[in-house]
Amino acid sequence: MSKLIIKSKSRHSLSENDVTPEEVFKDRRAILKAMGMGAVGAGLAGGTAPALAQGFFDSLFGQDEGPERKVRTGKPLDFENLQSPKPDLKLTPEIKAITYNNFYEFGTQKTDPAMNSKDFQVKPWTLEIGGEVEKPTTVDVWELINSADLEERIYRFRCVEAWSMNIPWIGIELNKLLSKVKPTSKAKYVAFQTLYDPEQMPGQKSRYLGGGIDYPYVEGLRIDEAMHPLALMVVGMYGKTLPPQNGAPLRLMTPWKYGFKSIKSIVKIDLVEKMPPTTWNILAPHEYGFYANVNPKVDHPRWSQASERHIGEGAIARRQPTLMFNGYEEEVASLYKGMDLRKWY
Ligand SMILES: Nc1nc2c(c(=O)[nH]1)N[C@H]1C(S)=C(S)[C@@H](COP(=O)(O)O)O[C@H]1N2
Ligand SMILES: [Mo]
Repeated sequence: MSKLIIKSKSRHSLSENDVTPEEVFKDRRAILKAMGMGAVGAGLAGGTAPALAQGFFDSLFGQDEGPERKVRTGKPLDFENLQSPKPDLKLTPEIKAITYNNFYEFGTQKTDPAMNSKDFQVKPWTLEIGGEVEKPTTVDVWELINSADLEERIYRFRCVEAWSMNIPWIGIELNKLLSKVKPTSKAKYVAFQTLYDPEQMPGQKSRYLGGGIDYPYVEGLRIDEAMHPLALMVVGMYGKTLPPQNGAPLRLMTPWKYGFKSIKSIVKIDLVEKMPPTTWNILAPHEYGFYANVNPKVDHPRWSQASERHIGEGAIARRQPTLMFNGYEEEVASLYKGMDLRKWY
């Protein structure tokens, strides 16, 4: 596991203004440069890539100067004790990871979350942990972020829609959080819930905007999956706190599973005896299962899962083969011994 950890830190602090709106990209040229699209004629016919990028950002930020031209990023988290070697994953540029999102509470288009979550309030934020536990707790999430020993890990990230990124997440292992509340012997699964706040989340107010999901968004893991050291409670990315569009202030990351398992903006964690309902499984049970482990050999009913569009530095996403368990087979395969690999959907 250690090869996956690139940095860890001891202490850091955050100011009052964590995750306040920040005008990060004031100028179109800077945006294009950040996207790796600044240079015209990078082997592509007639500047196609910059033109495409320009259209993309026009739709995201609007063409005028002013408050429209903003995308929220987090505030720096300090890292000390840089120690372990970096894995050889090339990072997806931050601008892509914070502007190409799935967060249906803020709309179903990839650019909707960054646009519609600009005023999302993430302070204060409390997380309730209860159910089959000896010590139910209410966690002040910002206190947790300020006091926990945070680690940075570069993980592959694979959406069930067959695109992928490489992201440097910051967080703490979920098992550390769970062991504090002392799960009882009845705790066989872990259920997660996203904030329900239609006033702040337009997709929860309108079935049309929210893609027909019955909110709040819910997810779940088997207890041994939740206790696995790769399962991370994420509080930051790219060295900063999470921007709203990526699930501020707290989201899950299970890198061997499809992206929809990585539930965002979590307010509640329940340890339960029975397999809990999960949002995409409720919506389309024949397409999305509870386990949702990345598996290139089991196609989605409507498309192949054998390969993915990798969203990296280039202007055009490249196809690459999808790996079993998204490349974490060595680490997690033992969790699924004796299970039928064909029946994971
Ligand atoms: N609450 C909530 N969590 C969610 C989603 C969502 O719509 N609502 N989308 C999921 C899906 S399908 C993916 S691929 C990832 C996307 O995370 P990212 O935007 O940080 O890349 O978030 C997951 N978590
Ligand atoms: Mo996804």
